[in-house]
Amino acid sequence: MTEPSTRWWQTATVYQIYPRSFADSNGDGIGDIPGIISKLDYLARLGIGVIWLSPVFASPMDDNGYDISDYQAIAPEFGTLADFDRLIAEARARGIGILLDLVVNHTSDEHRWFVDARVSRTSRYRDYYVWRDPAADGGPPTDLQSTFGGPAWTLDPATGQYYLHQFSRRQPDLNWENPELRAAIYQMMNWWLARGIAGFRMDVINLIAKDVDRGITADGPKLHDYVQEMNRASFGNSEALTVGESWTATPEGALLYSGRDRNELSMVFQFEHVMAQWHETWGKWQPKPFDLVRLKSVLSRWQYALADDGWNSLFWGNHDLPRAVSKYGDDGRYRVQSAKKLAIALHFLKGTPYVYQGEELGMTNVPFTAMSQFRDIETLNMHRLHRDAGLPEADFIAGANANGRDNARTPMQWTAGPEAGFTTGTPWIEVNPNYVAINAEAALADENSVFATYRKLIALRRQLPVMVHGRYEAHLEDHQQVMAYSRVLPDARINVVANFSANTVTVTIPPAMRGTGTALVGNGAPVTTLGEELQLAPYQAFAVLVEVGAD
Ligand code: TEU
Ligand code: CA
Repeated sequence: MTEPSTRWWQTATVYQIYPRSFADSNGDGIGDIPGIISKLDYLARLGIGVIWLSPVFASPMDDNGYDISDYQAIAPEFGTLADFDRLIAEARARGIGILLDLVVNHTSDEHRWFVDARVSRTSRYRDYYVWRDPAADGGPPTDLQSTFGGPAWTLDPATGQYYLHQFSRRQPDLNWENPELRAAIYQMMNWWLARGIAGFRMDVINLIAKDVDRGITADGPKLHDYVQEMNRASFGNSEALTVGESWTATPEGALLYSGRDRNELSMVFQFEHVMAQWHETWGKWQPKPFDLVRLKSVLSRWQYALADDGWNSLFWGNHDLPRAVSKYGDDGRYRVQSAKKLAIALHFLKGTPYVYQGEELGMTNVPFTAMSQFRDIETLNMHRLHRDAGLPEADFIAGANANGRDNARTPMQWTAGPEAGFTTGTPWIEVNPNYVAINAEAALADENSVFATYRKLIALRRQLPVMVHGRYEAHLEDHQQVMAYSRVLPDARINVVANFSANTVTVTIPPAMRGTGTALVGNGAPVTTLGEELQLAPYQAFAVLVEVGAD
């Protein structure tokens, strides 16, 4: 059998940088592009092939850059266009590509299009946004709610109409029905592609094609037409990596985005495994006990559905989510073991893995105790709503500490020195106090660090076709503590076993996984043979490579 042709982004691992929190070069407390450049050797050592850069564009920073006021300028606190060009060149010299964060569902209210649009109903750019008359009682046109709390419509008094914003009122939604707007977006994308970027991460791509009069905000009827048009008009003939963010993606929908003959995107970020751990009524603000069987069933469903066509993205965390080891592992006694276990369990799945900054160090959630420590607009808005509803503040803080977005946004922990080596000034958000023990300097000095496990996994992906193309086979699907699966090609099989619990667990190994091979990676004594039974230490995980017919 010939192996399917390999795209460069199938063997690469992506590393997400949240620029504000990564490395500050000038002591203003805010991470910046020169700071990122100064850490490229660290990233090259980790072995990643791509950086996904959260937005660095001009922005009033109402949502830390996801509110863009100029798509073709760099925010001054992050640097200049010259800094950006230098980042592209320096990264390329290390074999690393840069993905930009394409936020085109909405702009900032300070974008010149919106500034013009709100002047009058006949403004040049009026139709770039979504305007509706008030309801009969003068209130919002519909009762649609914004993701950050409160109505998704805000009245613009000057022109007497409401504008749509699915996020904050300072993030007005763009009107994708307008072909001129669409053309302007594609032109902007081409301008960046010509600067040498490797592709785009596309913010809430599922929301662009709304039909608000029919109550449709996500996955509107024209969504895939627009994505195909975008593909044709910009990156379609390039090798770009494109990944669309979609909180509503199903495996069937992901095949539409990433299917081989669809001419849309390389892959999507889906969130079913994230939401599976949320409370049915209270969502992420009310955590519920971790459910491994549920997690496995979601991941397996995606693995099987995209087995022959389409492509998965693999991730535990990002800038909107809690820290992986706190959410899916154990950030206390077994922090190192469970962080490695999570890496092993994820990186052998079929798809492209994404590592969120600090995940490779096993960085944890931050235990804030007062509302004054939080910075995230979603958390602050939700707090107001919870307070107005009379819910106790302590409960809200507990929820925010478990699942809030600021967990991922505390500064990257570089050293045991002041402010974790992130800044010589005062950081815009507090450093997690555990930086003294958990930092990059310590990780690089320790050959058994979480970093070392990530480095190994990232390198294996480039070496082993079976890790990239192997057929996925789930095992022990109903087991409540252990995840087990195989990746299979005619000549090789990788068997992966991961204990998700703090207990010693004895499992019966399914016949298909039994046999002897080579230990690829693990967080305990090397395992080369799987017999009928296996005893796993707390959070133990490993992968064994069995060459078929090579005995
Ligand atoms: O996130 C999409 C989104 O829906 C999030 O607001 C999500 O619901 C929430 O964070 C769950 O915790 C994207 C970006 O990743 C996010 O940072 C932006 O705030 C948002 O779009 C608006 O651009
Ligand atoms: Ca700075």
